[in-house]
Amino acid sequence: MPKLKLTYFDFHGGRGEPARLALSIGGIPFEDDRVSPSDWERRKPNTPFGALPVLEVDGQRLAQSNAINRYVGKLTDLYPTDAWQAALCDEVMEAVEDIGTKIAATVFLPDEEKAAQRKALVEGPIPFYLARLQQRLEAHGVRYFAADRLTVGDLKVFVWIRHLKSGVLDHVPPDLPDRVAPMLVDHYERVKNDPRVQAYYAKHGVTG
Ligand SMILES: N[C@@H](CCC(=O)N[C@@H](CS)C(=O)NCC(=O)O)C(=O)O
Repeated sequence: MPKLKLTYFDFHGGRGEPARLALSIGGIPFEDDRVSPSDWERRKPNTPFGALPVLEVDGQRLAQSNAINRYVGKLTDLYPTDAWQAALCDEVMEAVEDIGTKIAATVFLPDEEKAAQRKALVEGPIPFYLARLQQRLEAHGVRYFAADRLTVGDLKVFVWIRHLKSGVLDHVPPDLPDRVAPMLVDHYERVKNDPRVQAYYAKHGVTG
């Protein structure tokens, strides 16, 4: 097994979280390098695209969260081996990137502008992606998004729904997923209650 170091920001979510979860579920040791905001400016120029996550594999660096997810998914058997099922897994990971990027663009806006843009997201793109992800889940297995088993695609959707439901996003009602996409919330509960996922959060002292 290669020597792995996963660098991401120091919180339980975001683009680095699916790979952390996958490596933990797969029982693959890795250095969990968590960057504090105060250290980021110094470290940013030394990343391939000026952003995180970055995975170091035997000293070589890999950027782009979904490339990392696919790679660790293959190491941990959390990525489908069948080409079509793998494509379905990719599809949902890219969809979460699309909506995640729209939401991330509002994070550092001044209050009034943020409220207006978040309101527009809540009235359009967020319910749209929730509903369409639910449709894809329904079409491809109901329990999981691909291959009828847990994959990195499920972990990426889980992390997004967890973020929405946490209530940390100002102006985004935390019950939006429950109202718009109850099957997606069932899927979120399924992943959350997976003993391997529970063990990960218990290890990090995260409850709820
Ligand atoms: N397409 C990239 C986007 C990476 C990205 O924007 N990461 C954010 C954190 S989730 C970041 O590093 N932000 C800090 C910055 O851009 O300075 C990926 O999927 O990894």
